[in-house]
Amino acid sequence: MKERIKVVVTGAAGQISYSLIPRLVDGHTFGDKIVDLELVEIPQVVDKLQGLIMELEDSNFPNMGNVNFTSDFESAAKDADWFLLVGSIPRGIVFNGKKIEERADLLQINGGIFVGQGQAIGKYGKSDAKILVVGNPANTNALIGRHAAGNDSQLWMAMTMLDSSRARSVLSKKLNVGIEDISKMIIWGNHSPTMYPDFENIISNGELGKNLIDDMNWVNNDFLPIVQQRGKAVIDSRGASSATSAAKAALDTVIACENPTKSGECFSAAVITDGSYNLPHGIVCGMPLMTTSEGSVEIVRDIVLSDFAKEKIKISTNELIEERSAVEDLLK
Ligand code: NAX
Repeated sequence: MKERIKVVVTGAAGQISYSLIPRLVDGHTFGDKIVDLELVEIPQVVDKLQGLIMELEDSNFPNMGNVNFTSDFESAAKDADWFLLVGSIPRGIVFNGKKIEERADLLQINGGIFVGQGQAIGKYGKSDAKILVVGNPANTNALIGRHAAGNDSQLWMAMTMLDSSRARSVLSKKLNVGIEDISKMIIWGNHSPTMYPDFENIISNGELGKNLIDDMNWVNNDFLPIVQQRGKAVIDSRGASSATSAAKAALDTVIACENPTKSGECFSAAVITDGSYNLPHGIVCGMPLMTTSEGSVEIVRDIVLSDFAKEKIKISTNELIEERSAVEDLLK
């Protein structure tokens, strides 16, 4: 009999989920396992998920198990292995009669969502559950959720894989190599325009990035702003935020956690700091990670950071500390 895995997706009627959900059951992301899905939405739109489920059925995915939809997160969370927390309130929306423009308001509202979801995950999710927060502000949402869950055996991550994919794409053009020829693309810090994509520690065809890229003018005036502002550029052009690339990045994160990392390689996601690299304690910060052959996800601790990198990372960790201060009441 095939192994089963239970995956909860919030924001299931949103645009990222429309690209993400079918690919959870296509036999690639979780290999041969049968995938049971719990699709979660807010009560106002939850019924729309019937249409998505019809489409999933009509697609004849061989690895699709039971699919439920609900607005009751607690019931969805029971014994789940994976939580993909995509759902959140975007900037600009009217919430309780007020237009949400300020980052502080966004932090409070979305942070509030993650208290309840975190508590339910801590109580009802599997003890080794993995949680990937996609909904913004992803790092601080993950910090709040993790705190509310209070269950150290579960792994809380915020997604920085999309930033890593964007940086790889820019570097592959610069170096004139294929995407697969660039590995160890680490994103340090916050999933925000302060993030630091670490070009110095990539490996391309056996060579370290710092030996391949010495044009600091290009780094400062092209590479960093392009990667850091890519989300905005997509919104400006499409009129909507990145969706299919965000879905692909979430799937890539799941795949990276489900399979042992090749020796000497790493992948990017933000996790709680533990003193490595002298990063401040108690923030969810983008770091290099690896999955062991036993299946646990750990911080890679042997990356060498230049003074340039340390300075950039500090800007981003300072922002994370500020975000944490803005939600202090949710971390008690
Ligand atoms: P959409 O607005 O299309 O979908 C969000 C969905 O979440 C909506 O259907 C909404 O009803 C639902 N939702 C809100 N609160 C919920 C709750 N408490 N429980 C369950 N569902 C809830 O947004 P979409 O384009 O799918 O983006 C989702 C989130 O991803 C946004 O916060 C967005 O900013 C964030 N992103 C994060 C990225 C990352 O790299 N970490 C990149 C892409 C994206 O910008």
